[in-house]
Amino acid sequence: MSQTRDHSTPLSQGAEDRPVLSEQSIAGIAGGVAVPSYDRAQCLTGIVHLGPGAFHRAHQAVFVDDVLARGDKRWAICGVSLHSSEVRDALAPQDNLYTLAILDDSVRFRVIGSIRELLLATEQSATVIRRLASPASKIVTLTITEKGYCLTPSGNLNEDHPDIRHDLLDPRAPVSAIGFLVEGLRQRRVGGIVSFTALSCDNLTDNGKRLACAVVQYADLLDPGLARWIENETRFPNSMGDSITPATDDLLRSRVEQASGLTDAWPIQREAFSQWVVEDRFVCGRPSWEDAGVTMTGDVGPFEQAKLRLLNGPHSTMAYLGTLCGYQTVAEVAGDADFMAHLKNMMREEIKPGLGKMPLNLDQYIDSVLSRFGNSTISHQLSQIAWDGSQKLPFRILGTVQDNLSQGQGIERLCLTIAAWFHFIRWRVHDGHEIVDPLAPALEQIGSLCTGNTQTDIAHFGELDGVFDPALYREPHFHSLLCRSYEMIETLGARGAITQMLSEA
Ligand code: CS2
Repeated sequence: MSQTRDHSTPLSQGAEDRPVLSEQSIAGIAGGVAVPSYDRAQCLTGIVHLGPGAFHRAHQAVFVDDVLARGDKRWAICGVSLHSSEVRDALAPQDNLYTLAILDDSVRFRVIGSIRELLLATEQSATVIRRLASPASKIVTLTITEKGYCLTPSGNLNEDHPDIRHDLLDPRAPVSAIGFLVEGLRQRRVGGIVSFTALSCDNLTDNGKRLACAVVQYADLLDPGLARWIENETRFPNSMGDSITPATDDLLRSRVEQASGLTDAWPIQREAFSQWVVEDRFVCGRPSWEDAGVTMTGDVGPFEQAKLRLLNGPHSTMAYLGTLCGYQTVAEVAGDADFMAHLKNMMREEIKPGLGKMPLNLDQYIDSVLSRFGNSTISHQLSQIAWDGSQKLPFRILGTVQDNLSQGQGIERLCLTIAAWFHFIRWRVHDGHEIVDPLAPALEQIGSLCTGNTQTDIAHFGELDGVFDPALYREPHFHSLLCRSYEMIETLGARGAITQMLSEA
């Protein structure tokens, strides 16, 4: 079963004698911490959010908090965790309030009030479906990560996915996000209630289109009439969200306690930069997000591609190559001038050309991303970024490789990132560390077969189901550069491979 898990952990115990953050205790919060200026009790639940992990609480929930503060009370959030009770249990004693720390040159703190209710789908499935079917719920947002969409690499519903198999047999008591959406929509149709808008906020190319595909194909297997109704009545806008959100750690907890004087079981931290670009296609209303700084647009595509390829791609390079170099955080990598020169070369010479003509200044975008990586107030663990590589690399790196091959552009540095992922997996398996990835069993098997022989190791990774397009893997230029990169790391080490690439630049 796929897991939608927030990989940071809540605090199990309230610290010392400090009061716990809540509606009541907030009156005594220390002066420097901003608190909701609106009456939460007056707010209606207009948004159901699937996957209320750290990113949602640092990003969309904050834009919604701004909307509520501006006086439109229709848009409070009901958050639904699909598998883990951690968020619900941590925030219940706090009336679902939590503190956001915004880490820049200085640190700012703000209590977020937009989440009105938190549910756990495995225990409160009937309530979740009631919320999805309620006429007050006009938008369903999702951050369920790449794997939560239950799609095959070609973008179709994976009918063999265990959660989908379960839901097809028992559609009234679903476990997958797709199953919940469709059951909620079915009940709306039966009750004559207008459809909701389903807004994916995950890091996928064409996230709305992919969500629509999963939902409609699943519905089609249950009831083609329902599938046609969904196609006609529901909207699935694309969106791109961006704000670096490191997992909660002890430093954050003590920072928050010092600043607020209250105990918070699960504060959240992020950089000051926060961007949300949303395709303006909603079926029954939306908040005035533009007044809260959201870019509402007709085409999210360029923003999404620039972000996935120029921010998340280099992030994954840092995660794999940086870990092999012995670094633990993004800021440590950012302090290595050679590494950063390599990254910049990759961004400018291999990623930028594949993006073609864009309505953004890509050189400025690259510089701003590099300076965000250098934010030394943030301790962003490379291990957090390294999770789920099999799901992330296709969107972050492999699309660029495909485009560059067809346009005759360079792919040397991109291949070094892929080879670093292979070495990372091999090293983790050999050292007995956990692999956090939906394909973990297959990756563990491959890692244990790798011996350092380039040809056979590369062949093992090529057998991985659903990551590499077989035609790409066989493409001679790609294959030979991948072998070369793999061998370079094997013989020179990751740091030596970077020096070698820089000397060839
Ligand atoms: C990161 C992203 O963990 C990861 O894989 O690359 O979470 C990244 O920090 C966000 O997309 C930034 O908006």
